[in-house]
Order: sequence, then C-alpha cells, then structure tokens
Amino acid sequence: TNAARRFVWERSDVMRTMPKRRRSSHKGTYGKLLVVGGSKAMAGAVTLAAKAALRSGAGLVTMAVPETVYEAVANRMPEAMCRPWPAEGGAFAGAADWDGLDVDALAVGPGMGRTEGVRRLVGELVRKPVPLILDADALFFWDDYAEQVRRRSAPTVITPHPGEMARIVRRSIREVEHDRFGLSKRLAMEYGVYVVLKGPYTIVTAPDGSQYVNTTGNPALAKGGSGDVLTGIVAAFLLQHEAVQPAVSNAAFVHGKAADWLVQHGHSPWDVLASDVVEALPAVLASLA
Ligand code: NPW
Ligand code: AMP
Ligand code: MG
Repeated sequence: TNAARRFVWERSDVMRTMPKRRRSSHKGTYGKLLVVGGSKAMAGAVTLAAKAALRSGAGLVTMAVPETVYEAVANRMPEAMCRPWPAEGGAFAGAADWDGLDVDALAVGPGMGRTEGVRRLVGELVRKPVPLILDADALFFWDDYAEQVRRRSAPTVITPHPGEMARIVRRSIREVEHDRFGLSKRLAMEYGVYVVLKGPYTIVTAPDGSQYVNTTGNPALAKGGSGDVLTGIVAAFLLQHEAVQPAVSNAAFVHGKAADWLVQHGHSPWDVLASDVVEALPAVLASLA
C-alpha cells in the first residue's frame, strides 16, 4: 500500500523496547563492537564513538585506527581495546588485519578522512556479514559500494547528516531539507538499509519504508563530534536489541535526551561538548532503567 507509515518515537516506545540487562550475563552477552575510524587530523572522533558505545552498554569495544594515530588513541581510553591498522599519509591504507578479530557489529566512518586507502577499506568492510553502521567519511564512498550494501544479509544502518544525505542521493542540501521523508524512504527501500537522517527531528526509516521521528535534542548538539557520539550509541544498542528499528530509534532518543538533560542541569546551549553528551548518558539511561 502507499499509506504513509510515519510515527513519532516517544518515551513510552523507548520504555517498552529498551533491553533489560540480565543477571546471568557477561560482557560477551552484550556483544563485541569494532569501531573503525580516525586519522591524523581527526583522532578524537573514534574515541567519542567508542566511549559512547561503552556508556550505552556494549560489552567489548575495540577501536581500529591507522597505526600513525594508535598511540594517541590507545592512551586516551583504558576501557576500550585498540588495534593499529596499516596507514598511509596519516589515514587507513586499505587492507585490514582481521586475524583473531571476533566481531559482532561494525561501526565505520568517524574521522576516517577520504583517501583512496579509506575507499578500499570501506569497500572491504561492507562485505563482512555482521550488522554494520556507516557514518561520516564512510558515506563519502557510497557510490562505490551501494550495490554491495543492497546484497548484504546482515542489517546496515547509515547515519547521514543533510550534507552527507545530499551527496548520497545526488541532490542539493536544500532539496534534502525540503523532502526529508521522501528521500529517506526511497533510499531505505532501494538499498534495504536503515536510514537515520539527522538534524532537528531526526528521521529513522526502515527498509520497509516505515518512518519514526525523534523529538529529543536541541541546538547544543550543533557542534563537532555530536554525530560520532550517536554512532557509538547506535552500535551499542544494535548489539543489545532484538530488532533494528527500535535499537536505532532508541539511540536517537537517548542521544537527544542527553543534550536536553545537560541544558536542564547547569549547561547552556553554547558550551556543551560532545564528550559532555557522553557523560550525560548515565543520567538519561538511569531514568529509563
Ligand atoms: P555547511 O557548509 O556547514 O552549511 P562533511 P563533517 C553540510 C569528523 N569529525 N544541515 C555542511 O554544510 C567526522 O566524523 C571529527 C545542513 C557541509 O556542506 C567526519 O569523519 C571530529 N547541512 C569528518 O569529520 C569532530 C549540513 O555538510 C557538509 C548539516 C567530516 O565530517 C568533528 C559538511 O559535511 C567531526 O565529527 C546539517 N545539519 N550538517 C574529531 N574531533 O575528530 C552538515 N552539513 O564535509 O562531511 O563534514 O560532518 O564535519
Ligand atoms: P554530525 O553532523 O554528524 O556531527 O551529527 C550531528 C548530530 O547532532 C546529529 O545527531 C543531529 O541530529 C544533532 N543535531 C545537530 N544540530 C541539531 C539541532 N539544532 N537540534 C537537534 N539536534 C541537532
Ligand atoms: Mg558526522
């Protein structure tokens, strides 16, 4: 049918679908996440995503970064593991050392840059048969691997901001802003992906065309690093939820709520850092437990 299936994803939906943490669980229960990102100019993005994932309940998180930034990244965060991958010119060189890596989900893109090596690496990673989140610079190469994505059997989530969406669908940012629902739906259905079109009122579109609007968040999030934090939350929730759409919608809800909580608790819309958003996750998640 052509009926528009659009919903607002509300607090009650979150309460209903948030996974419980079981007494009998251990870290492996909650999944092994590999966050692939970083480059010499953007070493922080991957740490933000990894830390957000751990704060959101992921069991084990490993960051795969170009070897040139390994020391800086690995020393920043004791809880996450870190793996150096071949680099050229301060970014990924392409091939990856997958030996001994046991991965339940992949988050790819934050701070990777847009080199040829990155193009090759992303092309390789979309072939891995695990749930995959493509964000930021990984989306720059959409045309190269879109057909590959269409054929994936495991879920794929893409998290473009309007600038990234415009490039993917070959429209202007203006056109994207004027048809956020329509363009998201077409993309999600054509490639069988979950599309998270970010911005105020982030829209999550499932491959069946159903759409879920998030109403949390505020302009405090309009600052570098916000999207990298969202990627980490999405990844962690994918590992812990049974179904993909509630996982992704809950991630958008919690991410926005963290920013809302900050401006209600001593922060202004100006000062909030992406790392503050990560540190506000405990308060938000505690209110949902
Ligand atoms: P304009 O010109 O600003 O108006 P890019 P990026 C547009 C990493 N980061 N609504 C924007 O428009 C990321 O992970 C690393 C409308 C411009 O045209 C990526 O790997 C950090 N338009 C990399 O940087 C912290 C919007 O899109 C274009 C829009 C590049 O990511 C920062 C810009 O997009 C950052 O996260 C909106 N809401 N948002 C770190 N600490 O390591 C964007 N545009 O060129 O993909 O740049 O998003 O900064
Ligand atoms: P990125 O551009 O990848 O860093 O992602 C920005 C993140 O912050 C997305 O989750 C957006 O939805 C959110 N965001 C940015 N600006 C606003 C805003 N004015 N109101 C609400 N959320 C925003
Ligand atoms: Mg981003």
